[in-house]
Amino acid sequence: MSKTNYKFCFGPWNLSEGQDPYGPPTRKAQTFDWKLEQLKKHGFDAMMFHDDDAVPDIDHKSAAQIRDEAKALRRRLDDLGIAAEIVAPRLWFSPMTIDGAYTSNDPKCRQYAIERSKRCIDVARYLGTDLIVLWLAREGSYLREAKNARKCVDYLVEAIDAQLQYDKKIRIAIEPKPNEPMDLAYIPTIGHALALAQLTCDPKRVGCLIETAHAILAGLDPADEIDFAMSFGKLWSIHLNDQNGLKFDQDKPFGSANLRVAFNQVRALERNGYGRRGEYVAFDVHPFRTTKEEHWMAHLLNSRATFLRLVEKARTFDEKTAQKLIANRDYQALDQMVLEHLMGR
Ligand code: XUL
Ligand code: MN
Repeated sequence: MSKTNYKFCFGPWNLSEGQDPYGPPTRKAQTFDWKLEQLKKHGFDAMMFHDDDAVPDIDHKSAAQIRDEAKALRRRLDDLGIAAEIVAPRLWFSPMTIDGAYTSNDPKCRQYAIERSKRCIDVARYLGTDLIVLWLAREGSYLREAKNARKCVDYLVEAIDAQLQYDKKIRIAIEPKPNEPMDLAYIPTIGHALALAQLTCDPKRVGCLIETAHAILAGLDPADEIDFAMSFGKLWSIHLNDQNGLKFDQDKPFGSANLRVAFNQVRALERNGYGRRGEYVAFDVHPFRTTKEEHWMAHLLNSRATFLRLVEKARTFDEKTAQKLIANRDYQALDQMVLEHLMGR
């Protein structure tokens, strides 16, 4: 099999300013133009967008304004030779989504979420991508008695169906996350996402996006999530990053917390041919709060460098010897062989 030439991307939110729930920003906000310039300068191939990254204040703009702004952005991207990988509706900021978006108990709020998602699809069309990402941020509950989870599954299907019917060409990639901001999310894993896809009116247009940190937060190995999703041909994007155990969503540089878990994700991507149908490798990473402005791109560049080193490690792994050890059930030796390989021998 020929080797994949991976294409890389990130989103404007990945050049964040260091604020956390306990303290203000530690770096001055940069403009969108500056972020796009950095992306180009450092050789990334595409940018991922929330709908309002592309068209700020989208809720207060007319369809014509949305069209004009999105088309103007598309021209700038084209000039730079940068693609738009995905567009995702930001369904967690508005006063209409305080109690959830698609699964709010209030029918007016559910309607808002569907309408907003249609605007997001418009933006995607103008930017030239057919891929919509749904991170179901507030679809869950803080206390279980507040919502009816059975009904919420119907609401999710209704919302996804409305989008699939609104545009017959789009594909939807669900990005599961088990918690944060909610205590418990309705769609916590890739298994849930792909099962939900089967209930929709066009299952083949509903797939998923795996984020390393989210899988770890669900207590799962992201490499197994990759193999599972790719068995269904449904891994349409990936957010590589890292996470130190069951804590807040850390979005650390790829490989930062556990190089071996990162290695196994790369092996899974390689063995399934991820990237051969045009899929991008995205890094959903944030700079540490301590990062100085002059080091603002380091977490992205380091993630890409680590990824490429691990591709080499995956390609030079001594598969023959590994298979012999497996046949002999000598997993002790296999374990050490992996460690030696990662350490450089
Ligand atoms: C949240 C997260 C989001 C999505 C895009 O944890 O990962 O940035 O990737 O909406
Ligand atoms: Mn993500």
